[in-house]
Amino acid sequence: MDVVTFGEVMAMFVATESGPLESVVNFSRALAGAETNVAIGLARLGHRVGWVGRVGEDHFGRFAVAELAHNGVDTAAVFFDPEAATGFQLKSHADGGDPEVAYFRRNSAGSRLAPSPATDAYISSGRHLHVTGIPLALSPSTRAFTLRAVTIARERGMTVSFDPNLRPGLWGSPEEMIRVTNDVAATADWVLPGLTEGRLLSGLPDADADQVARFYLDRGAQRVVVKAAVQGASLYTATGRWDRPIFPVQVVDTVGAGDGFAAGLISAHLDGLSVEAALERAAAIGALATTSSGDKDGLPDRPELAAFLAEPPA
Ligand code: CKP
Ligand code: MG
Repeated sequence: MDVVTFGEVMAMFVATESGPLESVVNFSRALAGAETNVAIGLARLGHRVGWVGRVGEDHFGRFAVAELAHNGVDTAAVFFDPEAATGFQLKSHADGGDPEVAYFRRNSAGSRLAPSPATDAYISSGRHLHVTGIPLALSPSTRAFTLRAVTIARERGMTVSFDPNLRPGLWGSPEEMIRVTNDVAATADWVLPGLTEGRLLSGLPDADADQVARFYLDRGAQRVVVKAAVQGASLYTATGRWDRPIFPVQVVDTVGAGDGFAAGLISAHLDGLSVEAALERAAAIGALATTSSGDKDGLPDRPELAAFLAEPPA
C-alpha cells in the first residue's frame, strides 16, 4: 500500500431540501467518514490505499464497503462486526453557513475497532499512515488502535500525517480533547490543523497561522499546514513558509474540504512534487470537494484534476 488510514465510516443522509433537520422530509443517501474521504480521494488519483475499520453486518455496512471498493480503496482489513450496527449521520444545509450534522454512532461497529495482529500487519504494509483525531475520541479501543498504528508507523519508518479534525461533541471534555490530540500530533511528521483548531489546541485564542505552526514545529513536526478557510493555507517547515490562496469555486458544502486537502498533500508527497505544487494540488482537491453536497463526491480523478488545474476558476 502507498497509504493506510483507519477510522469510522458511516452512511449519511443529506437533506435534498434546505432547512433545519427537524423539518426536512427528503434525504439522499451518501457516505461519510473523514478518513474514508481521504482514502477515496487518493484512490481516485490512482494511489494504492487501504482503509482499516469495522462496520456492522448490516445494510449500511455492506453499502459502505461496496462504495469503498467501487472507488478503488482496498477493504481487505475491514471487519464485519456481528454484534454492533454501522453508524450513520444526517446532514442538512440550512440557509448559508456550515451545515447542520447529527450523528447516530454511539456504540457503533466503527467505535469497536481495536488493535489486532492482523491490523498491525496490514498497517505495516504501508509507506504512509494518515491519522485523524476522530478515532481518538470515539472509544477507548479506537484510541488504543490509533496509538498502536502510530507506533507501528514510527517503527517501520513510514511517514505520518495527522489532521486534528476536532469534534468536541465526541469528546468527554475540551481539556481531554486538547491533551490527547496534542500528544498524538507530537508523534506525526505533518500536522494539518484548521486555524480555529490550531488556536484551540495551542491554547492561544488569538494566534495567527505563524504561531499555530510554531506550536507544532516546536513539538517536533517536520511540516505544519494551517488551513485558514477562505484565507487559504500556509505550509511551514523549520526553515520556510509557503502561502497558498484558495481556488474560488462555487461552494455547495464545505464539509470534506479538509479531507480533500489532505488527500492532495499526501498524493503530491507520493508523486515527489515540490512544496508549491503540493499546496496547489491540495488546494485544488479541497476546493473541488466543496462543489457537491456529498463529502466525497467532488473528489477528482487524474484527468479531472488536470483539467481543473489547466483552467482554474478566476
Ligand atoms: O473536516 P472535514 O470537513 O473534511 O471532515 C468531514 C468528515 O468523519 C465527514 O465525512 C464526517 O462524517 C466526519 O468528518 C465526522 O466524523 O465528523
Ligand atoms: Mg477537517
